[in-house]
Amino acid sequence: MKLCRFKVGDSEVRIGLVADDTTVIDLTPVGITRLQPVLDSDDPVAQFEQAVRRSLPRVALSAVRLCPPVERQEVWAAGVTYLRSKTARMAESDFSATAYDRVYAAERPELFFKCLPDKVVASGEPVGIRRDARWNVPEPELALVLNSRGQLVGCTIGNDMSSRDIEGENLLYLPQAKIYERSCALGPWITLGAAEAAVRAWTITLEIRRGGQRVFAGETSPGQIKRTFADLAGYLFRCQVFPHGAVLLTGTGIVPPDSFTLQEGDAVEIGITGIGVLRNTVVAV
Ligand code: DO4
Ligand code: MG
Repeated sequence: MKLCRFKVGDSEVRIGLVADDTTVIDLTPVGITRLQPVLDSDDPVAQFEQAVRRSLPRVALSAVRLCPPVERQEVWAAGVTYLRSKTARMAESDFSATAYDRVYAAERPELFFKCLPDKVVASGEPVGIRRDARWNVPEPELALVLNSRGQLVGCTIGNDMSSRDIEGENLLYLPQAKIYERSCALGPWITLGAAEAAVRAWTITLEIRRGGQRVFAGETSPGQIKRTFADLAGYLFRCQVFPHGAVLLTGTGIVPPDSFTLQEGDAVEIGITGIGVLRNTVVAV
């Protein structure tokens, strides 16, 4: 079951069920106007199953503007959860290599604050690269949607945009490499209720096109993530509360070659089976 936030023309943000590849069911008439109460309910999937049985307005997917599937949740990210991420980062920086090596093996995961929803862009909106960086890449990541009790209620697709030259120069620059305008894309919607075992069998793909030509493509699977989702969520919810829930990016397992950097106008497509495709073009910020 897929849940989106959307607008039609100048409308307020509405909540919809993505019925199929072409149709969104508008949940406004049944009083569902925000995500959070639903995500926090005991059985979100059952709530929607009831709603779908009613005759509700249907809107063409092509006629809506998708909004990021976050309201007030903080967005956090796990790092160095795939072997590929560890080796790429150790190669990127002599200075920080030991830290990446250690955190991959350590019991406590690397978790960092990514952003508040105002820096998140939706599918179809431009994603940012920093003007003051030379080496910018997308990080295609499975994003866990956690309710205020830290339970996994859904999954969406995330792009943890990163400036690798800034991060590689000094690990203490990580927040600058990771947090800036339009530095995170989430969407196109949330797939509710998939269990971890099923999600780990999904495939993550990344394709980057420049002037209509494919300049990079890669593939991985959440099954390659070294830690369990419960472990990552458990550490995030230790010693702090998230009254609005949280979104947790689970790390990247696809890293373009070191010679590759994004350019303005590039088209970035991240697909995750079980969810859909997150599409963004790149803009310098
Ligand atoms: O440790 C730096 C960031 C790691 C990261 O974002 C990733 O592995 O996806
Ligand atoms: Mg990342």
